[in-house]
Amino acid sequence: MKFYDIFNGDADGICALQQLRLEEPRDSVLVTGVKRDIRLLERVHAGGGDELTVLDISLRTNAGDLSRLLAAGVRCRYFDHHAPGIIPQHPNLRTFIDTAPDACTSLIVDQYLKGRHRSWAIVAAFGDNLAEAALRTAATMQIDGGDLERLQRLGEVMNYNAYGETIDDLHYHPADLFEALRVYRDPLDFINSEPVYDVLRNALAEDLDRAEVLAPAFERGDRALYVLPDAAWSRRIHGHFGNRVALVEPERANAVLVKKAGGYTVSVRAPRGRPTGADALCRMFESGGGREAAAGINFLPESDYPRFVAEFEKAFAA
Ligand SMILES: [Mn+2]
Repeated sequence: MKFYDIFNGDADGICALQQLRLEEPRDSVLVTGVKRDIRLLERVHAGGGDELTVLDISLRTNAGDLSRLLAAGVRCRYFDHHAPGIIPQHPNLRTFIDTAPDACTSLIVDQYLKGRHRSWAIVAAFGDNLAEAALRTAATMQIDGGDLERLQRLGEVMNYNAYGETIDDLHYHPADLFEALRVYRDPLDFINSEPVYDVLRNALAEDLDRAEVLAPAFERGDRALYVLPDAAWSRRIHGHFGNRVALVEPERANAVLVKKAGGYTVSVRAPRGRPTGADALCRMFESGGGREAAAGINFLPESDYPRFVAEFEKAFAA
């Protein structure tokens, strides 16, 4: 019998696993990738009696492979906050799915573990840009303002590390980042003692400097759209940059496009005051999807750019 831990490579996926493995330590096969790489179950070839823990990847996207694995006899716990589609009914499948706009997988795991490793869930909520949920959760603990800020920065830094087209764009493979992290029970110890943290923090600051000098490609009332050049730093920073723009202009929807051969990668954020519509907009395009408040399109062909701009305008018209 083997254990498989299958997790999104972002802060939410890693912190969800961190909480579970602090509570239930075990050696497992780690299956993860860049943030956008969510078809993770297709890489898993497990069989009878194997145990899968799946974290922070859409069940809808992985439904076919989940059925295959259940038919092969695996047992599976599935934690997530993306729209799942139809959840299969199977005696070996337990799902913990909450699609509320202020839910994230690490907060779902925090509930499952009754708050036993809550600081990691707070890190993740900050990483998923759910500052209100993070603060609400932090209010249940004794955390001073300076430490809270440090947890926020860690969430942002971990999330930043997952952004890229391929692993080559990343500073650390998410499985390696998890390995660096897992020896720390307290995220503040990771921040204070782990050199990996400083490397990532400095790299983020450098990439952000490059993005912040760019003007929006268009800007109108409560909507703004940015296009970043075809470069590794753009692919790393576009998520964090979009969060920054959302923080500075909370009533504004934003789209951040990164140029690539023949088209763009797109991330969309709905205004914070009306956190819906991003998923519906992105799903109008072939490779689009995500959550109500934040969604993306893996590949927007050049020829679809005008249609995207028009639909973006419509989706967030006041
Ligand atoms: Mn998440």
